[in-house]
Amino acid sequence: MTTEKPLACVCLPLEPELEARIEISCRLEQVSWAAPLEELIEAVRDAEGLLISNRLPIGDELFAAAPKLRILAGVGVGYDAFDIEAATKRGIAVSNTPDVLTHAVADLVLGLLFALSRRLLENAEYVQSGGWSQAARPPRLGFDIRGRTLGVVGMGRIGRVVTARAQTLGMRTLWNDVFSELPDAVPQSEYRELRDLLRESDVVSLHTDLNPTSHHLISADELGCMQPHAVLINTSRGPVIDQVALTAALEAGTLAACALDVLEQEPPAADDLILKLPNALLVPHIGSATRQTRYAMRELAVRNLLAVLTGEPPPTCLNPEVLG
Ligand code: 8YV
Repeated sequence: MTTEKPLACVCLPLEPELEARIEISCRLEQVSWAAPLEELIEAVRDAEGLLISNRLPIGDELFAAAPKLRILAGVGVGYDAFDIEAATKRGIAVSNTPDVLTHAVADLVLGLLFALSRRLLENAEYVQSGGWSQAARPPRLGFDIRGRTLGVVGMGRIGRVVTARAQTLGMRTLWNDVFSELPDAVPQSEYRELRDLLRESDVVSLHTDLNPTSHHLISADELGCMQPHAVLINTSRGPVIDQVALTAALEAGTLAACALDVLEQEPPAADDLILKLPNALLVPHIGSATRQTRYAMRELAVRNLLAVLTGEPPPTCLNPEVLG
């Protein structure tokens, strides 16, 4: 008697070798990453595994339609778009892809830090618009990184690597987290209450996950604590910052500049005021967007998917209590 292989639904393009790995033990059904929810729900009716971007909201409506589903393998470290509680109630394992993207995100943070410190956006615009050719004014002056204070909010994997790298650049570092005691926090970095960290820092970098307590963690009052010469970097999730309040602070000059990889609405509305600000450096959610890192994320997601479907422990499960 032959038993049918479990059905794995894959909702983003995968390399042929990763597809081949899945097909050793599963039947693979490819669904477009842009498929509307109804189409996805239709596709997962018989699926035992679903591999999908962590940016797509997945909750009980889909779980209810997929009674055989055993694993939701997300591609990405954040899991704010997934309803883990609902998955757990239905005994569905949920996994993410931590670690493999830590250094790529930290690279981007440093890139944004350097860009802000030399006002690259404004100075490049000055050249491109002909200002330099006409010797209209001197270039904009930036700030030295060495000797400045970096405040890191959220001391998980990425926050720690950013802290350690900033120290090698000669920065003094402070940290804040919902846990005020982290035994393995980076040495030589000092804990501060959030508002004290904001008051003392020249550069603030956000590395918290998005959850009900971190939603609008940085609002008008917190922005009001920052020094007028300070800059804010966000590579975590857009809604961690109240973007209306941030736009107002940047316009009023109570905050010098920001660099955002993430926005409250992605992609932003074409008339979003923040798009027009010369002191807002915006990039389109590219923290993990290198070929090597994106491949490593997909590969880890495939390992999570296959582990559950073949009865092995998945490497990075977010709700291990569902595993038998
Ligand atoms: C993106 C990220 O989600 O991993 C995360 O949580 O924010 C990013 O890596 C990426 O686009 C994966 O879909």
